[in-house]
Amino acid sequence: GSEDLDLAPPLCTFAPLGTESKWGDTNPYAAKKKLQYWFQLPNGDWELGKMLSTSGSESVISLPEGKVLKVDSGSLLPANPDILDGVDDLMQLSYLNEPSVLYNLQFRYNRDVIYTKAGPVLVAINPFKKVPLYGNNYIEAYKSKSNESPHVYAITDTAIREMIRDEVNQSIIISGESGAGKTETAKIAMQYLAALGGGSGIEYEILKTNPILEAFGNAKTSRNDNSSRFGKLIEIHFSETGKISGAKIQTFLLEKSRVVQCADGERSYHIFYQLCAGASPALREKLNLQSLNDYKYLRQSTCHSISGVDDAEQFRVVTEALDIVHVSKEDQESVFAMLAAVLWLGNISFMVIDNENHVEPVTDEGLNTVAKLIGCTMAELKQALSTRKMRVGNDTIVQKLTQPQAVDTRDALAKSIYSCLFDWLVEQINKSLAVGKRRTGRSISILDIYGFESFDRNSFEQFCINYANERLQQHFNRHLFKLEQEEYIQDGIDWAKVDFEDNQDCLNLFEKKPLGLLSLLDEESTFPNGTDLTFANKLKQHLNSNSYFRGERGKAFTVCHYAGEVTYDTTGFLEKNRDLLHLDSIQLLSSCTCHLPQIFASNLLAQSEKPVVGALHKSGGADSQKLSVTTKFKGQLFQLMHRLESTTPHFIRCIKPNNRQSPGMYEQGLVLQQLRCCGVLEVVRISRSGFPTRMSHQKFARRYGFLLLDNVASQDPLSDSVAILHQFNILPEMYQVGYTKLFFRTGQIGVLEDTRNRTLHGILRVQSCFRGHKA
Ligand code: AOV
Ligand code: MG
Repeated sequence: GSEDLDLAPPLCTFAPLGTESKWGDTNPYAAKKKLQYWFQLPNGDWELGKMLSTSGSESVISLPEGKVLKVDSGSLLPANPDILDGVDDLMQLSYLNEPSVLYNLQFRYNRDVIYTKAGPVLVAINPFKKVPLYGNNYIEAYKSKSNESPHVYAITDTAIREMIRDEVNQSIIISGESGAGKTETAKIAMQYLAALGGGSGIEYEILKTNPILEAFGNAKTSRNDNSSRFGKLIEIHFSETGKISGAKIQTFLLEKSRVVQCADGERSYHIFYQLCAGASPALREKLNLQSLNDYKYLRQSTCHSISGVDDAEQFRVVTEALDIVHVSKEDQESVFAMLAAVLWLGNISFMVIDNENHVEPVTDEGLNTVAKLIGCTMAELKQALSTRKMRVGNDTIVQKLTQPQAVDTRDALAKSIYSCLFDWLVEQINKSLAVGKRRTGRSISILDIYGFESFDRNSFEQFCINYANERLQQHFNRHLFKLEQEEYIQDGIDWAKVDFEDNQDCLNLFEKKPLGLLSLLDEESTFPNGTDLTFANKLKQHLNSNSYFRGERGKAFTVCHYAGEVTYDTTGFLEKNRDLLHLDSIQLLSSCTCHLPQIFASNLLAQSEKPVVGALHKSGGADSQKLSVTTKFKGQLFQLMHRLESTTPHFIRCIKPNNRQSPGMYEQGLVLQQLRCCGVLEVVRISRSGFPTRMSHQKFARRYGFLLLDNVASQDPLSDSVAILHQFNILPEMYQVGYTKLFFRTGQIGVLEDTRNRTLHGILRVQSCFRGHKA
């Protein structure tokens, strides 16, 4: 019947996937007709409605269940012609409105096609289940280009090719909110690189860094059972022959606070649970390991296990991986001893020893075990946890600590040991992966940081994480904008520069000196009498006129991030920004007989010799003097952006289709919010103001040439194309003729396509009339 023609033959570049059979016969949308519009239901979801009539500003539409509604015409958005169902690239849509994008992504997602291009960006929707898209057969298919549908493999393949072709370093930049699939995506990219660049064996080591870093740097949060609590850039180096020659990992700001406190329902770092579940009896004995519930740090949350995860088995995986990256058995045991020491530190309790509320650690199993594990005497440990040396003039006096001070000192030591351990491990891994002497200097970097976070309560960690995402977003905007314009220029079309809204103003709110969030935080952190409240008040005093800032009641403030508003509670900001570790604690570590604490101490001392947060001197403390956490983080981010600037970027945006981490649930509102937040709609918007539909002269002439009235197809596709454009009165500002392609503004191809379909129907009807007549 005539319906067949609705699914256009695969003539044009924007036909969905070559043939209509790709989606099978179960396509529930196959009956979708032309002249359909998106209508927004009260719950925010969009539904396809058929336009029955329209008069003035009112239209009558019919919804699928036979409901007929009178609606404001302005609230309707045009739906795309059927041939555009499930297109590979959102750029191919004639109507780039939000419901059309949502529909297209859902159409694919329902068929386990989780990858879609949004112009130069790969959109990946988390399937929350195994999808049959990976492994050697797929890798081979992408390598040989026999499969070119959007995929992480395809992006990675492009990166390799461009690295070789252009002799420019490449980067694969993965973003998206917490739980959206960034870390999995990064691993999939690494898998492809290892398969294509493997041979020396180093690729195997590189892949094994993942279970290690995830064990030590990932944890279960309310958003993601395997949430990265650190940022990571892995730079994979290639030799002249295109083989992997080594790699280097850089990490960013690990969330230390999780070691000593975590919200109910969440967990501390995986490795603690893995160690407790998987240690051999001999190791257990040596470290005096108890069960999870015996450790205060772990007991704070009732959640101790993750469904589908076997911590004991993971422990085996991690130790095996440590073997592979050449961490000796002896060093591994030291690592586990440090972990046990951290757990036991949390169990150390204090008792009041005088009438000024000074305290001292209770001499118990906890104190004893920690001393043994780090290699000091109980007396030394006791002293470090209950006193603090102060310099007054030329004298040093010893100040006794109160209960809260002692608890802070203990927790600071635990956090410090853990983060030093993390850094040390990364250093060991880097030694093992070190790029050999034969280096070409060409590399592909993969960036996987923590995604935007907005919890019910947002603290310093979210502040830093979201600031990092803000920086990354700027990089994203700049590059996509640039790339977009480059293609126009390359094809020689007139191109008036398109302005786009970037997030520079929000970044300025953070970075401006002296009146930005970071400067004010640093300033307040240096004041001995500064508190979280004085900090919050100072923000309100100086920033209230900034439209990206809003003071809230009490100690809170709101930032209008690129990805939405987040309200931060300043409780703990100053302390976390100062991140003080008393010199007493560093001295304790340096006097320990175990070698890891000694290394930690010297690293901590090296850090503290750097320029200081300023007035910390004036407070008279003998604390380690060092950069504030945010200043250091900002420096790292600047350096990172600088490094990425010298690479050709490839962007992947991960999307979380539901908040339950469950398969088969596509929540339109949630997806839409992320598309907006994480900038996919921004790219789409930039594209819409440009010429998003492109078709080569040949293809265009082939597809629409028969519509020419005087039907004199010349041999020249360019003149045919121009003739078609004139005949259909496509306004000159709606298209551009490039050297090789025609560029159209949004919606233009839709008009042509409708005419084409109508004409084909007409022809068919005429034909069948004739047939009927003859019969
Ligand atoms: P994230 O890195 O983006 O969050 P993950 O990469 O950890 O998110 O993904 C979360 C979970 O989603 C994984 O543990 C998998 O169960 C599932 N998942 C993601 N991608 C895939 C895929 N391609 N195939 C199958 N399952 C997948 V965070 O680190 O929280 O911002 O800080
Ligand atoms: Mg992650």
